[in-house]
Amino acid sequence: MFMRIDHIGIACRDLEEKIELFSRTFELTVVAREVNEEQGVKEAMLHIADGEGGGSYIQLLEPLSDDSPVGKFLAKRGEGVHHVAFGVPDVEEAMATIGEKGVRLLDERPRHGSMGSQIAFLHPKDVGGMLTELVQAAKQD
Ligand code: CMX
Ligand code: CO
Repeated sequence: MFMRIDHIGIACRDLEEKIELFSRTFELTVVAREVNEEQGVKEAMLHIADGEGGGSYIQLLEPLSDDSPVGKFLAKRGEGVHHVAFGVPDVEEAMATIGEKGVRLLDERPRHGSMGSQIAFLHPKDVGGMLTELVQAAKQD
């Protein structure tokens, strides 16, 4: 069902500072920057590699407010790994297959993710404490 790891999401207090840190340390390049009001984040995608079905990235996330998911995470746990995102060919199909196994879906239907993707989250308590995102990458021409 999973094709690949699409990205690792990292919660940051200062996006610009962490872009500088990750770019310098791992020699990665920012390929997209977005404000996603629906998810309550300002974010940057740093490209790692390309593969079958799409690329893989580090996603740096700064909350837009303290009561957003990433804002609450920072207050509780501090900066660090926030979620792991798996690339799937069809996000609705993956949601249905995983939902049937009793894992709680945090989204009833896919939402807009980075770079034109469609995404949905799974409850961390049902996935061994790991907040999990399913990503269907935008179609490439
Ligand atoms: N990873 C692991 N566990 C997490 C977590 C995370 N990122 N966020 C919350 N939890 C745990 C908490 O530690 C808490 O556990 P305890 O009850 O043992 O303390 C439990 O889940 C509930 O957490 P909470 O702080 O009370 O927060 P909420 O229940 O209000 O929300 C969650 C938690 C996961 C449902 C919410 O953060 C959510 O809907 N996340 C999905 C959307 C999202 O994170 N968007 C931002 C990223 C956008 C992107 O990738 O593009
Ligand atoms: Co993500």
